Amino acid sequence: MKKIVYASLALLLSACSTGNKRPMESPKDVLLGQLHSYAEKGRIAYGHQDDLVYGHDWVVEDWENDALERSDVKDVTGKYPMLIGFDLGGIELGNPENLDGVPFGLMRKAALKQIERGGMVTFSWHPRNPLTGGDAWDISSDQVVKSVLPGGEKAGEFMLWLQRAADFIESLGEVAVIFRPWHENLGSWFWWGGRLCTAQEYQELYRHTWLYFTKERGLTNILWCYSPNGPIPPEVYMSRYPGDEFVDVLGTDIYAFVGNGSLEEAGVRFQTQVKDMLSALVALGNEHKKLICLSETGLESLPDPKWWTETLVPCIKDFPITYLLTWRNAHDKPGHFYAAWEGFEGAADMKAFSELDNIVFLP
Ligand code: BMA
Repeated sequence: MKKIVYASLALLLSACSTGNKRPMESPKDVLLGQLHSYAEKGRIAYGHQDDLVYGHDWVVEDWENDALERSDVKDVTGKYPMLIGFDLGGIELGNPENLDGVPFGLMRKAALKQIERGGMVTFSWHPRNPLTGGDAWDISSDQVVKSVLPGGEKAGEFMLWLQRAADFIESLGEVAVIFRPWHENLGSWFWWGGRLCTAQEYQELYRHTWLYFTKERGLTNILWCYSPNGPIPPEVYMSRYPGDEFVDVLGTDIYAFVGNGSLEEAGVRFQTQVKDMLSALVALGNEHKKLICLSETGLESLPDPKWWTETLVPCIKDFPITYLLTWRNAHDKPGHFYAAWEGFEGAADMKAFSELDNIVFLP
């Protein structure tokens, strides 16, 4: 009798342990799985910077009591963007608002609302210049990156900056987000840009950030996106790559610029640049086993009424990019918008874009 009891107990225990064999998926695994499934099915998630917190001619004021239901993208397409980008610039100083006037409390609430609705969130960071006291675009010194690395004169202060950024991400709780620090690093318009530091200094800056967040703070639910400005040849793209261990997604920022030429020329130029860069990213993504994305894009003011369906879609549709993100609709900078808004004459084309089978919005 005893023997039988022990035998059934053993059976029961082994059944339980078989049932538990698959470890619980972490939020990061779930987000990675979601992004991989888009790439595999040829689907592209649509993202918009600062959606939910303001739009072309409105801004959330009483954020603690606001249900965060308004969105320019939703006003036009009937759906929220699948991804929302926010910028941490200003968090490093302990400011209550970011560099574009978004209270960090509102940013946290909007990020969590987006995730609760089933969407995704990505963070960029335009921190001030720690050496000169200027902004992220202050390129008056090429000693800034060096100064924040271990041993540098600003290293201690910079740890506090990293700590504040990490505190914010940690304050979101057990959720996974995409983080894209030190972006557009091959141009020379940010203090961490191409001519402002050596490749080794840049890589140390990125790894130092990664190590602090991941190892020291245990923030393991972050997908790290490396996002140089494009278009650039693949060997230049990789010349400051921090290494496979530190990166989950290979991105690139490419905008359409009209300048003094015609809209048509701008469209053709943009398409060529995007196709060339994405072809290179496909090869790099395969080689390094990374997802790829168009981490920032857009045409400011959308002067081309068919930009979405006739310029953007043809140059991205054949590439397995998991998402694209168009930049913000500034409420306080007339003409600085990248998504359509209610009443905008070109809105119909963005709506048509949102109805395409392979473009993913949040229903
Ligand atoms: C830039 C512009 C600026 C903004 C910055 C950070 O591209 O939109 O107005 O301050 O991004 O969001």
